[in-house]
Amino acid sequence: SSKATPRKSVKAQTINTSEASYSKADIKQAIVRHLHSTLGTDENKADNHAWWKATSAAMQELVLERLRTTQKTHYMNDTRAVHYFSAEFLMGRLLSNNMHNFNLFETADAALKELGVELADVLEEEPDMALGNGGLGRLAACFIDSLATMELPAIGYGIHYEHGLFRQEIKNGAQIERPDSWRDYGNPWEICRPESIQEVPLFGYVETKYGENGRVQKEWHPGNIVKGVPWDIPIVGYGAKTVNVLRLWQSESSDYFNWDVFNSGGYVDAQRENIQAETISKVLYPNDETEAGKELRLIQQYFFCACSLKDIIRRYKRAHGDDWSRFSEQVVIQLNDTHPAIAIPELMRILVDRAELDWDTAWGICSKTFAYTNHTLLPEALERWPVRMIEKILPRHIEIIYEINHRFLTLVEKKWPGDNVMKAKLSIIEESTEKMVRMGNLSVIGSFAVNGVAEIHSKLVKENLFPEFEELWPGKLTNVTNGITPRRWLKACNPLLSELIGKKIGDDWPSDLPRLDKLSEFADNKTFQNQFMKVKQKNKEALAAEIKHQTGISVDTKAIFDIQIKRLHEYKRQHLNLLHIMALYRRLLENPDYDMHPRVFIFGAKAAPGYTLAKDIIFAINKVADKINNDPRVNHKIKVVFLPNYRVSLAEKMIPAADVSQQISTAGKEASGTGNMKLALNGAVTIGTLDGANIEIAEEVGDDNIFIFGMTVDEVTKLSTKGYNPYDIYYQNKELKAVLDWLDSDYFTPGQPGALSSLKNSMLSGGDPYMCLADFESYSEANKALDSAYRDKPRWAKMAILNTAKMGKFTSDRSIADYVERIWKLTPCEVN
Ligand code: GL9
Repeated sequence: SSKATPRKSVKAQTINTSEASYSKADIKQAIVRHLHSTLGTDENKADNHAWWKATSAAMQELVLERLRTTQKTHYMNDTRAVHYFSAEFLMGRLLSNNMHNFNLFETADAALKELGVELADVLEEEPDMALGNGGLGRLAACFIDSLATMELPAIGYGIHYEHGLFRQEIKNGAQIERPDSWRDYGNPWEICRPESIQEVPLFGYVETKYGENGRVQKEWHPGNIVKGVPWDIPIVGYGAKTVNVLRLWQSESSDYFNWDVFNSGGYVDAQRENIQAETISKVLYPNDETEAGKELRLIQQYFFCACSLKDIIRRYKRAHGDDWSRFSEQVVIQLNDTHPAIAIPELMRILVDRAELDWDTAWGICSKTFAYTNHTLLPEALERWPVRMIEKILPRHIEIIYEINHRFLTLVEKKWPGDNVMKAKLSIIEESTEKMVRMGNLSVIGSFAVNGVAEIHSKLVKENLFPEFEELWPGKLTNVTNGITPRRWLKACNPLLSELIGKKIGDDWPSDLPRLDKLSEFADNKTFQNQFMKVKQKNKEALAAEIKHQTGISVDTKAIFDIQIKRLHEYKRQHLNLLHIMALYRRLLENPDYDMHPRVFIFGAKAAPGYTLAKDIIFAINKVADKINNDPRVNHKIKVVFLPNYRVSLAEKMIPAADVSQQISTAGKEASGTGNMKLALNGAVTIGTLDGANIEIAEEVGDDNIFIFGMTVDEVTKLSTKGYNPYDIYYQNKELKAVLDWLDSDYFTPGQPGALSSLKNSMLSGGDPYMCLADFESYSEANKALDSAYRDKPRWAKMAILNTAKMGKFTSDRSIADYVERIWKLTPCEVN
């Protein structure tokens, strides 16, 4: 029973697979031409890196041609467009994706072969564009892929970080962070657009003037002005009809401003300002779901919002002059979390101070322009900025925020007369010792729509996070379940499975994923089961080779490949997985005949550099891995692998090889998850909690094809209300107690007793905030059920097939169709 939202206004495009616009000879010629005249080398001297650049440049020629056509078409049609504001875009590599979307992958492969070059090796040369932390940033990347595929006018706006997410090395089991330099040797995809440079004011003070007719006029005298230089990355839709852009802003010092400082005798100060300006887009904050509260972070947010708004307004004025009445008809801005929420007071500033509209008119425009997506309920992730910090950096914006708040609280007073508790709760300003601006409240108040990212999450947003807003503005809060692009996450990353699927049901599935359901009828077919599992086996062999190469560890490809890949966070409970691995280890030591199918537990995860316990968990995984992998009593049954530097391109190698997908967050904590969708799409069976999109995955695949365990959201709430004491479970479950005590010994860290104690402490004296112990037994049982299901070969094959078949709902094309229908109200624009 597919519960996928039916596609209405938006029709996914089908690719013309008949004849590529570009022949093998054309591609060969273009690559060689770039080798010669762009790179100044030749076929004999070129290394793989040069081949990568030349091949990319050859593709970029086609990309730019479609980009020009698209932009002209959008301009001529004066289209309404969505502007996706996001501090993160986790793009990964682009060459393979662009080739697939142009339907030129096989042709380019053949062309390079004739030149004596392996495309696979060339693709490996591309550094990941890792301008994001995890799910939130990767979602933005999947969304702009779908927007282009569905021929929707859209632009992504973000920051051109010089350094993306850090590169992770593992030294003696511990995470070391190294800088990422994705553009060190040039990036063939980005185009600098100096003609669209913007200037951004910062700091300074506000002057109040009184004009004729008594109008109060505010003038912001900035203390500093920085330049925003736009870099455009073309985003090729599947079928290459529409090419949209991702516009990323790089900060530079504003010469002309600093020249003034220089002239007034401030030579040294002028130098200092230069350094500050360039710092803004230097580095991505590596925090996943924690607000850092750092001044530079707020400046980054304001910087890219201010540049982007100026860019939007310049484009709007070109078509509509000073007539603001149609602005919100042409422009919708989607705020990817609260990171770009400062755009709301910035637009008000432009409309009131610059365009001199009256407040109500300005607010009417503003509150019809913005929509906001909430991505997490974790309190530590809800952004709050000290009032005095905003006051210092953005002195005019704090005034505007107060004005928005004042008018909003008047509305609250009307709805709940005399209720000051309600006002304190809903106010944008938190009246704590240090006054704070709540960016979540600002975003809800300034937006016409607010959405969560999975059914359960959106329900919790309504019931727990913003219940009063739901009462005040019924219908404003809604749901759009996340999705993933099947182009990258099946077609490109899993060619063997894609080919098998194509043979069975045709080649339309990448732009119409619900078609995969046609595979269901073959789920019991022996031949198809064998073919499907043979593909899985091949993919496992490839990953085994990669594991060997990266870590030196040999793994048995007949073992269950059990994968947990995601940022390292307590709520995601990698440590619950580890406790279970240790329990299996103990069972095998106590009973060498303990009946289990061989299993390889594979992890990939980065910890925020300042998150000590997360780093301790990585260390513990590696220490337990060392011990188990080198213990001949058990290492034919269990292996543990931690693959360093988890990132998009590594995910693309791991996901096709997974038998099991670990999605084991404490219920209510994972807003959606998207890795869960990618793994299931590639035929992995989920072991997971009823959390985030796991619930919707379970609805799609059916209870027989997923291993659900643990407490529900309601049970978690009940237990914490009643009072949760992890010691109760510790003293009652002998195996769990032994495993936790093991962490206190020096068994895994010879000569260093206590090196893993922080882990045990967090789950006992620390109160086990994510209730690992409460869910342990249920998890252990689910793992037993999974183990026996795997040994039933036809049963497992059927489960794996049905997981792939039932993922139609989770294409990001469906998410985008939902946004279009419920929020953006866009119409596709055909580019011919
Ligand atoms: C996240 C949620 O934690 C995920 O459950 C969700 O799938 C994604 C996308 O909606 O958003 N929210 C969040 O702050 N992060 C998420 O992954 N973390 C970052 O990537 C910063």
